[in-house]
Order: sequence, then C-alpha cells, then structure tokens
Amino acid sequence: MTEPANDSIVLFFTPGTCSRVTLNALEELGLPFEARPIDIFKGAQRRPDYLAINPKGKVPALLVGEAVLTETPAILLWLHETYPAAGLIPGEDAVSRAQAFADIVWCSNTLHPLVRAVLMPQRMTLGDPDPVRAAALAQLTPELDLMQRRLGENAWWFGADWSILDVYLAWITGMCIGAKVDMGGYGALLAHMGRVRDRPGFRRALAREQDALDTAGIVLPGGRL
Ligand SMILES: N[C@@H](CCC(=O)N[C@@H](CS)C(=O)NCC(=O)O)C(=O)O
Repeated sequence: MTEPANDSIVLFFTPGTCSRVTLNALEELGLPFEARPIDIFKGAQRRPDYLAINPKGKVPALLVGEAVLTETPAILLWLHETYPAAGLIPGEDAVSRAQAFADIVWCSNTLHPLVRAVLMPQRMTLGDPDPVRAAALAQLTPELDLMQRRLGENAWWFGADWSILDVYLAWITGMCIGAKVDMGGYGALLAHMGRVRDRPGFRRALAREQDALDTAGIVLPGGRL
C-alpha cells in the first residue's frame, strides 16, 4: 500500500493486550516488520533486556531504526503521519485530526485504565478489591453507554469509514467481556467488535498473536485471544 520506511521496524507486543492496536495498524499499512513477543504474564516486561528498550516496562514499544516509540497514541500518530494514505486517523484538517486523536487518547487514558481496574482491581488497592471493582465499573458504565449510542448509529466510530480507533474500541469491548461486565445492553458494541474482527488486517494480526502464543509458549490468563 505504502512505501516502507528505510528504517527497520520491530514491534514488542503481547498477544491479547493493547499492543494489538499497534499490531493491527502495522498490518493495515502492509509494512514489513518484526513482531517480538514479550510475555507480560511471566513478568518479561520487567527484565533488564526489555527495560533497556522501554524503561516504562509496558507493551507496546516500537523500535524504528534506533528510535523507540512508546504509548499507543504516540505510536499511532507517528504511523499515521509517516503513512497517511492508510487513513489510520481520519481528519481533513488539523482541527478534525486533533478531534480524532482525542478519541484515541480517551481510549488510552480513560477507557483502558477503567477496564483494567474492573478486570484486575487487586492491582489498584492493598485492601479489599471488591469496592474498587464496583467504583471502576460505575465510572466505566457511562463510557460504555456513549460507545453504545455512537456505534449504534454507524458501522464505525467515525461513520462510514474504518479507522484504527475501531480496533482500540473493539479491544476495550473484549476486555469488558474478559472482566465479566454484563454486556446485555451493549449489542452495538458486540456487533462492532464482530465487524472489526472480520477485517483481513485483524485476521492477520490475530494469526501473528496466535503464532506468538505457540512459539513463545505464552499462556493467556483469559485462555483465548
Ligand atoms: N499507556 C500505555 C499503556 C500500556 C499498557 O498498560 N500495556 C499493558 C498491556 S495492555 C502492559 O504492558 N502491562 C504490563 C504491566 O503493567 O506490567 C499505552 O497506551 O500504550
């Protein structure tokens, strides 16, 4: 689709995690890249060799030549600015692009921490995790309601055209399912997740994740991708 950068690209990722969004972006762009699995479920993100790459100890990290990019919004921004033709982030002008980017940051800064607190409340407290889960769920619910309303109106978050934000939102939906959130009132989210997972780029990304599970022996806590 687009000319590959001269620099080699290496993605450090863990199957099933938020690094799936960057993995999808690379697959949609059709770029050559190496995908290196990091088993965060066994603490590989805290090993010195990985901390030397990403001192934050998180996936994703994207190595572009000598430069390391971290934080999903920043990685997506770089990919979009370098390969704009793929339409990862929509927007005809600086204002509409900033509006679209704000929704990516919303996924990273609001939805992701909330769904993580619902899934793993024990990581947020030294005390009883149950009230932490309940409080996180209470905060997450209006966000899911907003997603439900908007995704009930259009096939994709930004209307008629897919963007990388759709993969991010579908990942959030999947996390909600994993966290046993009652999805009864969220049919539009489930249908949207189905559309996202049907895309060829998503299927290629999923195959990479499955390959990483098989070859690196990563065992997912939730059991499935
Ligand atoms: N703000 C970061 C969040 C990255 C993040 O939390 N990644 C998780 C996987 S979904 C991780 O690496 N967890 C390992 C850990 O917390 O030790 C982003 O948007 O990229």
